[in-house]
Amino acid sequence: MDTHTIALITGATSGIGKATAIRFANEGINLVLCGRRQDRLDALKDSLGERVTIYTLNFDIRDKDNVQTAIASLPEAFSQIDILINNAGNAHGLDPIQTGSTDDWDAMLDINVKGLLYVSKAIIPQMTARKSGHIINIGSTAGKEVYPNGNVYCASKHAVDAINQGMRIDLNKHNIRVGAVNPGMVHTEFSEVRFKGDTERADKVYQGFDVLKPEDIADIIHFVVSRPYHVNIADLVVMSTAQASSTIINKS
Ligand code: NDP
Ligand code: 8X3
Repeated sequence: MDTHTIALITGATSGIGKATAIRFANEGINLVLCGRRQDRLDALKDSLGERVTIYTLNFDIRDKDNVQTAIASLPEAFSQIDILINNAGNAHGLDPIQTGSTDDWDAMLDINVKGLLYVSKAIIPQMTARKSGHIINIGSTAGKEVYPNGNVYCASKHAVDAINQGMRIDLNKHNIRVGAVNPGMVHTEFSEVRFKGDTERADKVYQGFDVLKPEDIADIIHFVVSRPYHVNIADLVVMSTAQASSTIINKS
């Protein structure tokens, strides 16, 4: 990969985004790292900054003005984004539809769907102007099927699936690569966030089987971005060997 390549990763402070940042840095890809936890962004910049150039942006993806302002504030050296990894997102709650919290619903739709759109809107015009760029949307198996109590989180990820297809269609004539990586269960802070800090409940989700690690997804994301430019991996689903669907997991 070109030593001037720059990737912007949302949700780089944890899990899949952080592992992707580390993998990209090891592969010589320069980085714009985004998230709300500045201490974590600083720590990543300190640990990876010897290998590649890194700039950090702190914004809440739900705030469209902040998203625009933050991305517009990128210094000249970081202003050309070659690769956008739309990764920031979470589940909030795991409740039946009749008792679900409207605050949780707002959070999932605002972050996973609208936030992804705001960041994309801030970056896409420079890609269309250059007729080059690569967007990877992190979807989920929850965007391919619906599981009990997954209702609104699954809806948000089905929306990502539709947006991924829509982006690919609309950006086709602009020579931009668009694809989704849709993981099954990955052991990150995802369940801790979903269960609002209940680490005991969160840990149980990943017990009893050989669950995917964030580094497994980072490895795949790097594979996707390192294909020759005429190759676009449009839609990829990956689960641990023990997982057959959202509800069928071999814990024997
Ligand atoms: P983590 O909780 O470990 O990471 C989530 C990341 O999103 C953090 O870096 C967080 O940064 C960022 N984020 C969350 N809310 C906001 C916000 N309002 N504004 C800006 N950034 C935000 O989870 P994962 O790494 O697992 O999740 C990453 C993506 O992968 C998500 O889109 C998730 O839906 C998807 N996914 C996860 C799977 C799993 O089983 N773990 C499986 C399939 C898909 P900060 O808090 O610093 O802002
Ligand atoms: C995360 C995977 O199955 O917890 O998107 O929804 S799952």
